Amino acid sequence: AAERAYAAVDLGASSGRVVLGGLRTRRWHFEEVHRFANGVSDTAAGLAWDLEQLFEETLAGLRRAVERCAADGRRLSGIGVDSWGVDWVLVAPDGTPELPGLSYRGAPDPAPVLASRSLDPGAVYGISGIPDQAINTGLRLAARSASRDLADRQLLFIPDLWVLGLTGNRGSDPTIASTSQLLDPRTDRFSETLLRDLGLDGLAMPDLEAVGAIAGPLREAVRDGLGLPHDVPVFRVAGHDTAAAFAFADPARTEGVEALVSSGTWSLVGAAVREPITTEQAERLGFSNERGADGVLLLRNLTGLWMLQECLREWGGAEEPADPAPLLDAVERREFDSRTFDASAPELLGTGDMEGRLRTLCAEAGRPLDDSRESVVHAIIDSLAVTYAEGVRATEQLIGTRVQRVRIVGGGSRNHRLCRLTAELLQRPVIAGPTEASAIGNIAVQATADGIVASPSAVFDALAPEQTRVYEPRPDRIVQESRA
Ligand code: LFR
Repeated sequence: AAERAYAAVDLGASSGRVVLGGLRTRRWHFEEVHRFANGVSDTAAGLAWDLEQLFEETLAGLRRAVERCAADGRRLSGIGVDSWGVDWVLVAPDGTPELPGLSYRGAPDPAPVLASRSLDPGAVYGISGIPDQAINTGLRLAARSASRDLADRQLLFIPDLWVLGLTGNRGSDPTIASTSQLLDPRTDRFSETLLRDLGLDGLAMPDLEAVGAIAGPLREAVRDGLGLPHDVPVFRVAGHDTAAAFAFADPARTEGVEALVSSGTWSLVGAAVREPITTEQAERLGFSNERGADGVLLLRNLTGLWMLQECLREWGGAEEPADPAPLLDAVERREFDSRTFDASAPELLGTGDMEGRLRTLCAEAGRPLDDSRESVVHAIIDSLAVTYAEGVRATEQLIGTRVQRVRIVGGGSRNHRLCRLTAELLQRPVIAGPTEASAIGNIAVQATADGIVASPSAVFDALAPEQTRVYEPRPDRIVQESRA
């Protein structure tokens, strides 16, 4: 029989990609067949993504995946889509989405909605496991829906819209749905109580299917457009990119052992746990309980490489952002400076003058910066590492055990200084990689559903050695953070 291959469509806030992966003589191999830029732009409706363009790029990538399979005699055996969380589109009965798709980067101040809610924040946290944050789907929908009629409209999250485009079928999965602050992660149902409290009870929410369910075969028109000679199932993978990136973290294996960091445009720090932790302490420490591919992800949300990406854009020319490599090299030689800012500061969320915002935060932290770009990048990396270490310690308080190691996945796992400092600050080994964890997790979920591996972790366990790197803490280099 032909070797089986799976295509992951992985949509991130700064880029999207289509990755083809499969098991080839006992090792998993992944090939990025298409990569395309993503970002927000100002529209009359607010900061928005260009979803039509992203879908076109997706089809172009899938076409290449089909060609690759044809060229080397493999069989495309599945497609899955994952994306950033919280954003949604409303779809009319005939399936037409209301565009543009708004971005969480333009989230309005949630204060008016919070004031109008009759449930108190603790009750909302108790049900949803998600703290009040401006980006939450529910809070943003409530802010916009006061003036409009939601009857007739169905909400879909971004991966769900892609699945609709590919298969014609509507639905969602618990991982992406749990980012909304509208789902009860204990039952995997949208909470009537939460919907009603926000005046959203008129809105049709999608039916949830389990991670790994088949959403449907490709629509014939899509199949023909891709030049595919056979049917291919589209899976509901872990539609949330963070859940896909942590698909290896089965809490039965990793709870209390491994802390997790996903380091991309955002950074998420925490652990996989069996049950949501919605204590008053967890709420105060700012942890969300999102659904993982398996179990629950207890995570703190921090502004991540967005800080760096935005600076590079500001420093670059009209077309190209500045090259990070020389800056990161220069910073690698600098000493760690413990005067850092909080990388979860809410003022880092939006667009506009990132360097200025960072300089203000550094001034407040008593960290002197010279005029150079290096000093800004230096502050970003030191602050991110300290915020990672704090996040791991806060996770340990909540789960009541000291973890043995930290796993860092995503683009930031390639940043030596960030990984090394995290290991030194925590005096624990850091296992860094893979960088394309979301795409790999997406494929791992498909391969599990397809029955060729027993669990997603089997795929991560059989990665080529160059996909991960271990940073051992050096006892002669114990660095300490001094931030209060
Ligand atoms: C990461 C991520 C985070 C989510 C943020 C906004 O890409 O999905 O998990 O909090 O984007 O959706």
